[in-house]
Amino acid sequence: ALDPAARELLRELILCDEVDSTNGQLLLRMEEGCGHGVAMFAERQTAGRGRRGRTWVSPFSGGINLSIGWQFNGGVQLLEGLSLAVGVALARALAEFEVPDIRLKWPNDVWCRERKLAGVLLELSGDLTDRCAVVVGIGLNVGLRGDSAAAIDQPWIDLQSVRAGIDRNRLAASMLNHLLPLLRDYPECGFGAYREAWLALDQFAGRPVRLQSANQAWTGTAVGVDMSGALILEADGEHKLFHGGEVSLREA
Ligand code: BT5
Repeated sequence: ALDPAARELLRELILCDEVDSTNGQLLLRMEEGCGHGVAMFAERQTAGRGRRGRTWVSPFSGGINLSIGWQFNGGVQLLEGLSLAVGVALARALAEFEVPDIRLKWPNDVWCRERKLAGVLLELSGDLTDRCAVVVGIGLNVGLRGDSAAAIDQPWIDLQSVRAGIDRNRLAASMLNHLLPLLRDYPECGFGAYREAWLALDQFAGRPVRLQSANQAWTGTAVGVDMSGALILEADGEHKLFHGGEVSLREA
């Protein structure tokens, strides 16, 4: 059941059986100027995408594949830290269903028991200086089939194996209840309003990590995120900041 606030913010709800990518579909709508406040769920995706050309494996039913289109009045700097705040919103939705052991992995994953449960992909359109349109994409494993699982090249987990019997529709509604107000309020409150909550769920706090860009790598200890959502890496007594678009993180 959608909260009254979410109901008011949701302009259109699209439920699909199969699409290439819900993010791709909504980006097209954003470009046509009719994607604001639209949420799209797909049972299956034939070309689900992750960041930087990676794949989100979702060709069979058994997950929640959701994209939300949102138009912001203001430049892209408003969106700093948004993918981390989305992680906090997802953790809050999962907490309503008493899912244990939820953690966030910088910059855009939801983990559970040292494995990836969900991923967040933000894609932008528009001129990005005065107005920016964003598509927030979320893929969450509810109950994966073996043939999906075999295609995933890192440790993964699904909800079914940590808390059986969660009603997927109710969880999907709860995700919208948390995400739509977040999108409405974000230009005002920014990441500052979510930072403490993010840090409390930080999967890698105090742990040795390796950060990898296209042509360089850094190792050190992850010591949280700053007010903009940048990761703070401590190495040789110094702090170095990393922004989400540039690098990926793994345990060292
Ligand atoms: C992400 O990228 O984690 C963002 C995933 C966003 C997916 C949603 S589904 C709805 C919307 N429409 C789309 O087309 N996309 C969004 P990234 O951080 O780049 O992680 C991708 C990596 O996660 C892959 O390279 C795999 O290692 C792993 N992976 C792929 N599918 C997975 C799954 N189902 N469960 C766990 N890990 C997975």
